[in-house]
Amino acid sequence: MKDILTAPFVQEMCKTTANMYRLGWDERNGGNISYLLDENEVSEYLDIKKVIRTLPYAGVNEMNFYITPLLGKIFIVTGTGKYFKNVQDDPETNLGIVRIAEKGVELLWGYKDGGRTTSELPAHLMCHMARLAIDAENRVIMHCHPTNLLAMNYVHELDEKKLTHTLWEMGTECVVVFPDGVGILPWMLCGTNTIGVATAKKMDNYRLVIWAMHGIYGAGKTMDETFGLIETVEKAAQIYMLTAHLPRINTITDENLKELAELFKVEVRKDILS
Ligand code: 2HA
Ligand code: ZN
Repeated sequence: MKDILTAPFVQEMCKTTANMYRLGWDERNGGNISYLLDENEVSEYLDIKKVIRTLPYAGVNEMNFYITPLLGKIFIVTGTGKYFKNVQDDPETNLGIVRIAEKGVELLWGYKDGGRTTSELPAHLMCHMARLAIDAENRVIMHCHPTNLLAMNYVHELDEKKLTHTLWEMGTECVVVFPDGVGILPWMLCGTNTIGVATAKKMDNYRLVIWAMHGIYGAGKTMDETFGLIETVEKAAQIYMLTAHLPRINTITDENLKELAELFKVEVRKDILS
């Protein structure tokens, strides 16, 4: 059996959470990541028949939800109440590897101090199901609190088309990176199944979903892709926040955006460009 701490998926979780913390997106226990793993790869590091504990699917409140498509799947997930700041120094306490079962998750590794999965696990799993239905390669769901995007939430209209258009104008590569735009949920109570259902519904159409005045959810095939999506949105929001109070003299036009989409062969959400 290989040393689990050297596993690429553990390393990726450590590096990504450290990066996100340093970027200021995950203060205190803010943010959570779930990453769908390959069972054969996990078996190189763990006896996957050995269950340490079974944990309920508890968000803030407990409620059952439809989980059938994910039964038996193995994820590495950040722990509830854990700080991204601390993951790299102590992955075995701050992360867990769990298998999805009918009544809860089976802990195969981690949460060494008796901890459990993020309170947003129901939302994550619902998002995984939504994205997997569209893209069988989707593996990562990532939630965080990017500073400039949050600031933008307070001063920009929270309309999906308008906000997506503004973000596209704030950087030449934005329309290429997220041609499907950004979905938005109004402010809702987090940690509940209700917000999970609503987020997953948005994920039928978007890989990025803003939780108003809270943060963002991103979905992707790899950790890099998902991180890159959020990073690009956050950069655009930063440019917006640096310029929104100043007279706008130049902009990227809809014509420019269409040229970009054509050159990079991306399917841009049609109803946003005039
Ligand atoms: O887990 O960010 O939305 C901490 C959060 C909840
Ligand atoms: Zn949050």
